[in-house]
Amino acid sequence: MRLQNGTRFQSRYFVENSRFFTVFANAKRAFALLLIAFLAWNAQPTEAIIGAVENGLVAYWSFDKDTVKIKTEAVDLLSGLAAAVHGDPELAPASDCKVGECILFDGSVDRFLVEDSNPPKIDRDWEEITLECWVYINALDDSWNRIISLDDMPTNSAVVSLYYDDDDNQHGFFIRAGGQSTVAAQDNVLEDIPLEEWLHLTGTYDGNMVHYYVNGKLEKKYAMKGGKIPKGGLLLGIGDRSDGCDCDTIQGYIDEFRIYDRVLSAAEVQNNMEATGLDVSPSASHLSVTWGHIKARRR
Ligand SMILES: [Ca+2]
Ligand SMILES: [Ca+2]
Ligand SMILES: [Ca+2]
Repeated sequence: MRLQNGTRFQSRYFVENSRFFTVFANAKRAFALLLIAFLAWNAQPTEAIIGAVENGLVAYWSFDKDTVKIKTEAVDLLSGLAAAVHGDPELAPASDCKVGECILFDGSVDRFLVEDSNPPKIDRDWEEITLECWVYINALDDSWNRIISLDDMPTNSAVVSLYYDDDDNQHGFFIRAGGQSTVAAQDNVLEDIPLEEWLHLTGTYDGNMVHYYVNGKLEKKYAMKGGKIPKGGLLLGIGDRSDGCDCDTIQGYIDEFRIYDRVLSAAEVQNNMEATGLDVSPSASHLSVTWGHIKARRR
């Protein structure tokens, strides 16, 4: 009896024990899965992924290396609209740029001219418009310089330009439309554009009002009741006037140029200052990033 009891006790002890270990093993497995999930979650890039506003976005040149053939063209991320290379600009390494790679202009001839599409994205009526980019100016040259210029040169009756003017010590968002123009001496920021630092510039125009932001801060707001920018000979220049006079070329870097067919709000300008690319579906991107990290850890 004692022996039987002892055996029964032992076997019951064993059964309880193995049950305990099964529960323990399951808990361990569950914990390990939780740990993997936690690590995968945590391993995502912390600054990921603020996308640029897409509502109204017409074109977006990141100037990242996979979008640039530096002897011939840079294409926009949305639809592959080509900006043709003139002169000998350089594709600058990411270490010199704001987001990925960017373009260095030497002030002599260097510019891009956007080739329009069919139907046109550039030579069209613009009821509203926003130009936005990062720029880093290396040196001034005693004249007008156009960082970005949508214009109908040489007619010169329609102009939308982020620009600076060393001669008159100012920078701003210049508009000419409906026979009216920005009054530079009162509407611009009346000091030279800062040198050797990255500046986030945004100009908006809705046919009545102009807003000019520097590093997300509204620097100028003024009335310009010229109405829409009408289609007819409109071309888009990056780094000079569209007709490439070689008189308004810049010496410096341009990165992350976006053009919208509506006015961005102050909050949207702030968002875009933080953006490092295009927005993508949050759930899809989250899932792929997560699985990417899990797969990487299993290798
Ligand atoms: Ca870039
Ligand atoms: Ca050059
Ligand atoms: Ca000056």
